[in-house]
Amino acid sequence: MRVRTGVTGLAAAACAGVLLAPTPAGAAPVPTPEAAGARTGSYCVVKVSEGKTTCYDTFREYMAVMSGGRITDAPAPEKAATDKKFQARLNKTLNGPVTTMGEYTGAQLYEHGHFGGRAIGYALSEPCKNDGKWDAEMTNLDDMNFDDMTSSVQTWNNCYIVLYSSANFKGISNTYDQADWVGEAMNDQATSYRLKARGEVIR
Ligand SMILES: [Ca+2]
Ligand SMILES: [Ca+2]
Repeated sequence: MRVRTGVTGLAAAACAGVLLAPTPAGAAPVPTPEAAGARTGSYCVVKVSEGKTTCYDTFREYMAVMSGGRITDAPAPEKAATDKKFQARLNKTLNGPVTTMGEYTGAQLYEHGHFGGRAIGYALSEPCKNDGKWDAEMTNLDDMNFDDMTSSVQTWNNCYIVLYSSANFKGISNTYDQADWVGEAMNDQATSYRLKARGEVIR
C-alpha cells in the first residue's frame, strides 16, 4: 500500500541482465514457512540458521525476536516508523550480531511505505559477503502471504536487497538498501527477492 512518496532506493537497471541470471550459485534458500503460522501471523522472521520461519501477531513480539531480546518495548509499527529515536536504536541494534548464536539481520520488507504495516525479517548466519554469490533468496513471496505487498525495505550488515516483480527472480528488478519507498514502478509488485553484499557484482 502506498503511504508516501520519496525514492531512496538505488537504481540498478544497468545490472538487470546480470541479476536475472537463472542460477543463484551459493544462495541460501529460504526455508519453507510453517504453513499455519506463516499465513496467519502478521510479522514473520525467517531464520536461515535454524531452517524455519516463525510468524507473530504483533510487531513487538516480532521485534523482540529480531533483536535477540534487546528491543522488547517496540511501539506499534506505524509509530515505530516515524519515531526517529526508535529507528536509530533499531539500526544500532540490528547492525551486528543480534544474538549469542551469531545471527545477523539481512533485510526487512514492509507492507507500507516508510516502514509501516506488516513486516518480514530475514536473519542470516553471517553478514552479506562480497564473494560473487547471492547471500540469500526467496523465490516466491506468496509463500509468506506477502506477494505484491512490499512498499519499503531496510537492510543491515552489508546487505543490499534486489526486488523482482515476478517469481523466481523475473520481471522488473531494482536494488535497495534503506528505502522508505520502493518507488512507483516496484510498489506492491515484489514477488521474489535476493540479498547480496553492498556493491557486489554477481555473474
Ligand atoms: Ca555474496
Ligand atoms: Ca509481482
